[in-house]
Amino acid sequence: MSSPHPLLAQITQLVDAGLQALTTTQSERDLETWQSQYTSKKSELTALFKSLKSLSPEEKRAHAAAIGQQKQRLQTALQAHRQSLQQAQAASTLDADWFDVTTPSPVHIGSQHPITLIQSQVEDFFISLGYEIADAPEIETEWHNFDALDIPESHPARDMQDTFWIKKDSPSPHHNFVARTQTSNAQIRMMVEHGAPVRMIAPGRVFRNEAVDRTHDSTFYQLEGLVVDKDISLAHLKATLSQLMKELFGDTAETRFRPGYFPFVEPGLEVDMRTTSTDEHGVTHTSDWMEMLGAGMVHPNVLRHCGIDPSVYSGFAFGIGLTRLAMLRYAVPDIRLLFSTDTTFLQKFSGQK
Ligand code: FA5
Repeated sequence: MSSPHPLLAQITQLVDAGLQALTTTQSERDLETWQSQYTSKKSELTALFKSLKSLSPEEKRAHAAAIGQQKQRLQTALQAHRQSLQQAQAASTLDADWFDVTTPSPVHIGSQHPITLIQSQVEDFFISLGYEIADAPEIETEWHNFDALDIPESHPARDMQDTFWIKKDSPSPHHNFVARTQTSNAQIRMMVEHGAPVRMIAPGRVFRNEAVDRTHDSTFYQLEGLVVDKDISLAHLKATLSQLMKELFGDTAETRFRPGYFPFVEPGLEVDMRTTSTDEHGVTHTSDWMEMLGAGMVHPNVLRHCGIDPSVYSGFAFGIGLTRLAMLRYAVPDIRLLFSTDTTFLQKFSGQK
């Protein structure tokens, strides 16, 4: 057996040092540094391996196995060390990411908004009576919001609902636009598009350029109702509204009907409501009367505007202040709370139906 060539002895010594250094590497970055020192093209070890070229063919043959062995020692050790580093890394990530899925969540999961709650109750009531739910645009023509409802330009009733105008410079009410002041535009669209008979409700947002206080907002929700058929009378209207309120409030609310003026109904009426509740000390509290809705028998002119013959058909319509209904139903003292970002207020409705 030939004695180790001095070059090979040098290589073996360097590989030993490399393997020793490998045991101290702790991360992929340490490994990169290590590789640049021991296995990169510029490393001393690579230079030594290259210098083996100067050996004679006999010497090369004689030391081939030993040279291969030294290279293999490095490769095998690097592979094994890298694998154990990766395993340690994976184990520590798992440790850090572990959490107990059975821990109760401290996060509040949200609740339905009181207006959504009241809207779905009112919708359920009318669906059970065979009404359909309709929709109408929030940006509406002047004609659908005013003229078709028998509120011509010069009519003082336009001042009853301070209007946000979107476009007001055309001589034609079909080409001027408003942010709708009432959901009554839905009545008009329904009658124009589908004729009679009709039985519908249309909930939605309306806008008025008016001062905000405890019971008035500049954006609020209404819910329109319309029934047109043969022989519809005021008795149908009163019975429908009374039944709705009974359904929503049971015996805890009183309803007061009084005459009201709207150009698009005749006769017209307004409905006020108040609630009574008993607190934990047995003391009874009665709320103030709050105006809740406008209603009446659809004016023959409105039927005509929409292509329906008033000598054959009659109808009733109502516009409920849905935002106010939510206030009364959930004892909300100020309308502004309903659109505030006060999550403590909203959390009270968690789990409510
Ligand atoms: C109307 O808007 C009519 N379109 C209602 C109607 C429909 C009458 C069909 C006849 C037939 P009024 O402006 O009164 O009417 O509004 C109706 C309801 O909306 C009011 O009774 C009230 O409950 C609510 N409301 C009115 N103004 C505000 C406001 N600024 N903030 C919150 N709720 C309001």
